Amino acid sequence: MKSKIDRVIEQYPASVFKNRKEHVLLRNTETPEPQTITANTRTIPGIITNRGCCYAGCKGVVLGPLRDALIITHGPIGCGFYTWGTRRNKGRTKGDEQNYLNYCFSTDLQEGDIVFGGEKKLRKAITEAVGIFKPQTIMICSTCPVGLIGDDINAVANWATKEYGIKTIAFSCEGYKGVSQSGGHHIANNGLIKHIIGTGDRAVGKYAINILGEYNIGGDGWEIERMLKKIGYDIVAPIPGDGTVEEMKSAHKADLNLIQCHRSINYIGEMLRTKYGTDWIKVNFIGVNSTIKSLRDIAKYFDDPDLTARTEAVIAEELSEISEMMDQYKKLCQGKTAALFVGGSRAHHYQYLLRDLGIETILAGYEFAHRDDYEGREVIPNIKEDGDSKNIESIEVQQDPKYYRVTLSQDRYEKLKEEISLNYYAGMMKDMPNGTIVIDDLNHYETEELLKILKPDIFCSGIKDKYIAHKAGIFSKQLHSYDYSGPYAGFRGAVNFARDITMGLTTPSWKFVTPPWKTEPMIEGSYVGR
Ligand code: CFM
Ligand code: HCA
Repeated sequence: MKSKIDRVIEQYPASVFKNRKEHVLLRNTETPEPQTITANTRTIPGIITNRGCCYAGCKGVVLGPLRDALIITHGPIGCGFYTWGTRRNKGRTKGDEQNYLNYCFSTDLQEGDIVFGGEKKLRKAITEAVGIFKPQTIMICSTCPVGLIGDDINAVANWATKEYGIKTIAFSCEGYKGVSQSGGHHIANNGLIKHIIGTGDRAVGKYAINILGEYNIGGDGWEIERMLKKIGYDIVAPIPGDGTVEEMKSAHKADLNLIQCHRSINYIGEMLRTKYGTDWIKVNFIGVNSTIKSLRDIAKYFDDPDLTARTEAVIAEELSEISEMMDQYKKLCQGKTAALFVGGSRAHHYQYLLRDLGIETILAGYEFAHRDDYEGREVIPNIKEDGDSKNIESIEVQQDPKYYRVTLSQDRYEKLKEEISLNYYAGMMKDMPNGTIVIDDLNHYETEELLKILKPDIFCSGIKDKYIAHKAGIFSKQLHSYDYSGPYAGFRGAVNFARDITMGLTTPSWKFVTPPWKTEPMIEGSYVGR
């Protein structure tokens, strides 16, 4: 019998079939050889992908959540507008801090600027922004036309730094660079480590950590911080969700980096390790059991009986608050199935939370993840060898003897490597059972077909494909923006998610998706007029 995957992709012309075949697999946990998948390659032109662009990954994703950076989009107004607000990265000003999250700054490039050059307009925009807002940091982000016409945003940034004495950083993240958002993450990571991290000197407390790759969508980061602070961690810098440039300057002083989203921030994690000797661990605060595991893993790193006891006390307290509610929701969700298609980490993270509710994930895929996000990798290669740093500015990372510290003995390092996967992410596939489908860069045609064949009870994805599912009568939950809800992280977040999912699954609406004329005989006639 033909596999479900073959039935979908064999409809393609031969060359497209050959290409897509490499991006899809059926999980086989019995094979001696680890399964591999092709990822982080160019989408076939003409196919309706859900991917975004390099600028979206740099400006929208990684830099956008920083509250005190005044980010100017050098480009057409649509680019700035698209990356402003829809992602629901929340921020709250503390004291007299600067906060630009409510503003969308753009040079609004017009045809005349494309013909005659846009640098003059960019200088004018900076002058205006400085006059009105007096920011401490300005970031300039390029869009496609800027690269095509050759505006030198680095020269403008240098001019602004001299002219106004304000740190101005240029990010050459033209949309067309690379194959997806992913290249933009890398460019943003490089810029932050090159220009910001390492320039501060805040005194840090005991158990000093950074939270990397948490974007505070729907308030997730706040929920994570609440738990960590309750246990007693000193959060040096949340990077970048509800974070600031000011805090990030001292990020190199933390003892440990927690990596929530590996895909978008592993570069900073690795560069901090190379340059300052800071270890990182992959955490996942989505799901009750995964939150418990993550909290225990962090405590294991510090190996302090007091901290371990506090961790267990907080876990017990939080569980007592939510267990009854989770059990109620689980009764309604148990036995359902889900298909997940999100950017580069949530398709993995949410499998844990769904499992807490008795929901099995039968298909999971990423828009723009790399092979390591699917397969894991044994040794993390030097950052400069990473696939998508080609053609992208890369910085020299050198060990700084002043900061390099080995906090762990070799024995302990080996033990932690085993127990908490220190400096290592094992990837999504190892958590997926036999017979489930893994798919990279899922497109609209495949979504429609696979939903028909697999008939999952929930399809978790983004705004671009939400309504394909709804039209097919399948409940769809956005895992990017959370459909105006959240937080979904941590213990309390799990209850919010369970409530939203249960409502979606139990609503009678899905019964009404098929219009009556498809199932009931109707009288047909024609109107001939007067
Ligand atoms: Fe990381 Fe993200 Fe994601 Fe991502 Fe994104 Fe996002 Fe996402 Mo949308 S950083 S990879 S580039 S967890 S914006 S907060 S939801 S696709 S799965
Ligand atoms: C982006 C941002 C996005 C889009 C979400 C969606 C987000 O890729 O530029 O397609 O629903 O999370 O806001 O991923």
